[in-house]
Amino acid sequence: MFKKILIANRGEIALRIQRACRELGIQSVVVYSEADREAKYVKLADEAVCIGPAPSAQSYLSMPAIIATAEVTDAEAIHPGYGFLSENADFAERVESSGFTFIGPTPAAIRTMGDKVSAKQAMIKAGVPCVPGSEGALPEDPKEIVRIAREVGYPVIIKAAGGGGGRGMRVVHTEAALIHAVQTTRAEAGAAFGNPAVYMEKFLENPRHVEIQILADTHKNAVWLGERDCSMQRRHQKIIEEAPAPGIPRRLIEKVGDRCAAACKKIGYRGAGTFEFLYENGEFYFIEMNTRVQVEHPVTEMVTGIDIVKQQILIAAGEKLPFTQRQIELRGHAIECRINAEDPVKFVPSPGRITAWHAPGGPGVRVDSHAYTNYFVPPNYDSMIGKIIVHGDTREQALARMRTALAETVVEGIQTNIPLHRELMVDAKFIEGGTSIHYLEHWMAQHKR
Ligand code: MV4
Repeated sequence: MFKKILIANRGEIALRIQRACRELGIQSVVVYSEADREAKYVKLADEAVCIGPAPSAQSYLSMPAIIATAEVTDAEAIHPGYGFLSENADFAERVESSGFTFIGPTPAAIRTMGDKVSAKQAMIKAGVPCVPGSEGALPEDPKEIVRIAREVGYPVIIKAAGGGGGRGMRVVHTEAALIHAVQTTRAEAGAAFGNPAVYMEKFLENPRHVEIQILADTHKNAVWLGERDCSMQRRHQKIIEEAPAPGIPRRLIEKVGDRCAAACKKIGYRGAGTFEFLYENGEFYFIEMNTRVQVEHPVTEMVTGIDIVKQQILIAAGEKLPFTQRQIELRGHAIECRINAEDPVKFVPSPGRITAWHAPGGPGVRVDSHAYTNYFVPPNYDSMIGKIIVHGDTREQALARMRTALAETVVEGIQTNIPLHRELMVDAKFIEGGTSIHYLEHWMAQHKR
């Protein structure tokens, strides 16, 4: 086992990784920017090294600063968390060529999944159901593009191969608008991602976002840990996630989950990963794969009892998964609310000093946060300051626990989205379950926000 791990991230996930290290008896080093000097996980760390000024480009995205810190502190492995360098194949490669273990997939797997065209091709080959569309990247010839769109059927969506997470996409409703849309998306993709390749899919009008968590070791074992419904989002920022996904037949999810695990074995995937699907009219359609731990991993931990971050570390150390698919049982229901330092109506960030912080508690309540009374939320990073996660025997019990937890929570000195969460937890359609990816934006409009 590793003696020391460097945590190349900040905020709640840095604390989450630090806790997993402690439980495993592994020393951890955190790197931090000047803006995060007073963060709790920095104070709690075995070792902490300031790697640069507040801007991410000069700190959390600085590969030389992070690798040099691993060298001087004698760390053996680097955990990248989410965001920042977590899905940067060049970083994973530089970590490994510098003699450290990257806690994540191989650089090749990150690269394949980072290119959405090659990711989709790999999934089609592995038998994972995908959205109907072009076979690979679109050709140059406009006549060919028109022919493909007729075959797929309007509306279609043009997506950048280098995009993902909602960046570089354009919906096209008519043949008249097609070629211009393809050209514009190509130009934007070239400028934004350095890759002008685009592909086409049938546009699904009102889907849900349902994803499947997997774990794969380096001994040809792969399991799936159930699904998460992440449909409650605005501008590609998820705010509520839950497991299991309400109202989807278990047999269908099991079929798709088994395909995901089989795909991992087929491509020799290692580590934690997430298969993102759109779910519409009783069908699953793969869209992208995330090759990192995700913000919403706790809902899966609550329903499976499996510590995903600990497993990431054990897999990176070469250990075998300690359970088989048959030993994985989903118990009860979990819901996560992301707490953001932002105006609950306008969604503009609200950084500043937290003058009072009271976290909720009680049975089935978990809080993952680096915040505390007197913590200063820096303006330089993502506005998420923590997550409240609840577990119950049923969805109804989980909802009741989340309402209680949100009622107990006190955050003063800055604005947060807690009022929005309190409203959504008593919203009739959310309580019913199964709302689509467009629900929150429609809800906001209706509530004259
Ligand atoms: C789609 C789609 C409809 N049809 N693809 C947005 C993020 C990226 N992961 C893929 N996205 C979408 N792809 C087809 N063929 C609608 C979206 C989409 C979306 C997906 C998941 C969660 C939120 C979303 C919000 C808007 C659009």
